[in-house]
Amino acid sequence: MAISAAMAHGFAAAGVLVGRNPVSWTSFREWLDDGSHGEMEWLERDSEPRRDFAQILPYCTSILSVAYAVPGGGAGNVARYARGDDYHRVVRSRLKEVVQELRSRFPSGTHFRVCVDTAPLLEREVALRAGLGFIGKNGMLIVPGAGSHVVLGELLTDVPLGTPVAAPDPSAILRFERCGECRACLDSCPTGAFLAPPFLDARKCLSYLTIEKRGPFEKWERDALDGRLFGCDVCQDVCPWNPPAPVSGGTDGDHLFPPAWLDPAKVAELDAAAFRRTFFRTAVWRATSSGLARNAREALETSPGGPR
Ligand code: B12
Ligand code: SF4
Ligand code: SF4
Repeated sequence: MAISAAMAHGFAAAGVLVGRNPVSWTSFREWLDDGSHGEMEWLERDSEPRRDFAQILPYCTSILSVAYAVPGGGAGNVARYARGDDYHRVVRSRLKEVVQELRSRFPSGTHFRVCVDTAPLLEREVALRAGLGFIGKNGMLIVPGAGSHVVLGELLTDVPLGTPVAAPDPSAILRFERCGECRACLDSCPTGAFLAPPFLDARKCLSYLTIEKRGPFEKWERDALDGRLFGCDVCQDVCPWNPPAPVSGGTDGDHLFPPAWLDPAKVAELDAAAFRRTFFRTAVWRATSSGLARNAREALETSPGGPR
């Protein structure tokens, strides 16, 4: 019932996880202990609540996990997931509509909590265990048919939405049977950011450098950016699981803002007020005014033609 309600709202995939504890928390903790998260100290701060879904919603028994196919394809200096309306808003509003529909079918006093990268939740594991797809060597949750250009959202509730299924066998996940011998993502990463797949050293990842890192770049970082203003899609664009034509997520693909390409000369000139006016309702907001201007200045100096 919850799954069909979600699919009716245009998600590319939906599934239910009935269970309490993430099985990848220990790997996540080791990743933090190695310092692979760089300056993202908020991941460290919120590491304990990630241990148990009930720390996010008391008495949580089930999670509806959804994947939303991001609009717009092709090359650009803005990563695909950030093109068009902010996915947090898009997914959240659709999930709230799902809640409205479910409320009438569950006892009063049932609790629901919508999350879209807004709670300490290991979202990829939730999606994996809810049956949406598999984890590729690039770390992405890949939905067969829709690919990896999907963002994830969840609806936590204290009523059972299905029957419990056994937690997955970690060694099976890490065999990457759906990837087979392919290693295109690992070999194409411009900075060699992958550690043992599917884990990566965020400090080397161009997505981290353009979005999360604050302050000036070091020389090797500047050299690696190759004109990117926000995010990086290389390890997805090379993946054979991604369909050649984008899967529609229901947003009007002809009127996307931000578009695939932003003019670095214009972006470099934006002051804080203009940045707010331009990007407040977009995912690019996350980079901050000074971060995006820094990226644009580097692009103008090192790669005026944009990413190759
Ligand atoms: C921090 C973060 C980043 C960091 C670090 C990314 C990373 N790979 O660790 C940076 C800034 C680099 C980043 C980049 C990107 N991100 Co990001 N990010 C997050 C965030 C907030 C937390 C991720 C995290 O905890 N990382 C730590 C690692 C250790 O854990 P993990 O990423 O959850 O994934 C691992 C486990 O799930 C593991 N796994 C799953 N089950 C099991 C079971 C066992 C037993 C084991 C051992 C492992 C295992 O496999 C994954 C491999 O890394 C999530 C949202 C969230 N709350 O989960 C979004 C999220 C992962 N990002 C997302 C996106 C879209 C991106 C980018 C594509 C954006 C872009 N185009 O620039 C890139 C992709 C880079 C990549 N190949 O991963 C999406 C991914 C959707 C998807 N289809 O998978 C998420 C889920 C946000 C969302 N709500 O949609 N991101
Ligand atoms: S997003 Fe780009 S830099 Fe980061 S791991 Fe993937 S290919 Fe490498
Ligand atoms: S590019 Fe190849 S190895 Fe990487 S996730 Fe896709 S299928 Fe797996």
